[in-house]
Amino acid sequence: MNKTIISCAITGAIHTPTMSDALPVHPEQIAEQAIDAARAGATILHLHARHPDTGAPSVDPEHFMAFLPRIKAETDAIINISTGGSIMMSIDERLAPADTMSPEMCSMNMGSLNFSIHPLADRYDTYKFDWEEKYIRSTEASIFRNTFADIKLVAKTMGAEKHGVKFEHECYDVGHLYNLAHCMKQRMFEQPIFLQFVMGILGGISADIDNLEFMKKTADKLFGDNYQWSVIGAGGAQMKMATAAAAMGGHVRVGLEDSLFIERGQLATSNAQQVIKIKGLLEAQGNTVASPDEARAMLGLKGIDKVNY
Ligand code: KMH
Ligand code: ZN
Repeated sequence: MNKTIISCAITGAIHTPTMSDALPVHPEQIAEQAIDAARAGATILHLHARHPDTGAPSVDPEHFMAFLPRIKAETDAIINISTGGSIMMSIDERLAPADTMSPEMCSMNMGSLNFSIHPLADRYDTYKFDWEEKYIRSTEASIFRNTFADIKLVAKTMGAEKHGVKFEHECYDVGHLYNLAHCMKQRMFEQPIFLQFVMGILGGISADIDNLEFMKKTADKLFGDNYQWSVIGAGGAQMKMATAAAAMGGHVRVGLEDSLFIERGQLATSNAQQVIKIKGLLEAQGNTVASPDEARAMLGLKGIDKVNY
């Protein structure tokens, strides 16, 4: 049985500073939480940046460079840079950090969808920063755009010809697996591909075990056995979906990007706390966590010596 890769998504662009004091926003906080998550057992660190003064999502390469060299110096974790940025940004803006830093991995969103957090706005009476409420409410009318042309651009910019980056193919619904199968026919990506089933986002497939089995069966039908897969259960579904995925032979993603909680109604104190919890759950059910070098071999990564940070 394959070892289990734990990805940890440290800060993302979904949650805002008001929602949790634990959400890292300053470069030092992002670096510290990423390093602690890696020491706790995270194999891959999925990273976004934030504006240091406001905590707003940022794709400024300088904001990434304020934490990436430190993470590289203090861990051997695989760095996966987001090309999702935030849903308000253009694809060119979203590509800038990965194109500049040439990491071992980057995300690749496999289709357009409504991607909404607007119901969260009514939970808060006051906000730490002016931008937050407007940002959260505006998602009611937003589309996370990832057309076939956008996918082709990310593939061309980050793929074999230029950076040789391996993609985390974020699939928010069954149709996104078919989008990927279409792209595979065009020879856009090299095997083994790494699928991330994103479950529980408002606008995508919901996070339950029937849907997980359906995603997995569909992936088997489309990609045979030459792929690796992982699951994000957004929000309260995080640990349940991760343990189910690992029991089925998949990998897992945790982190404050996708869930602020450690258990129902209780905010997590850090990313590392979630990593420690999932590692314990996985080991209790007989899974062994993959080291970064084991994951590099499983996913066919170019290596830490070929990044640009
Ligand atoms: N937060 C995930 C649901 C990306 O960075 O490209 C989606 C994500 C997208 O991680
Ligand atoms: Zn992300």
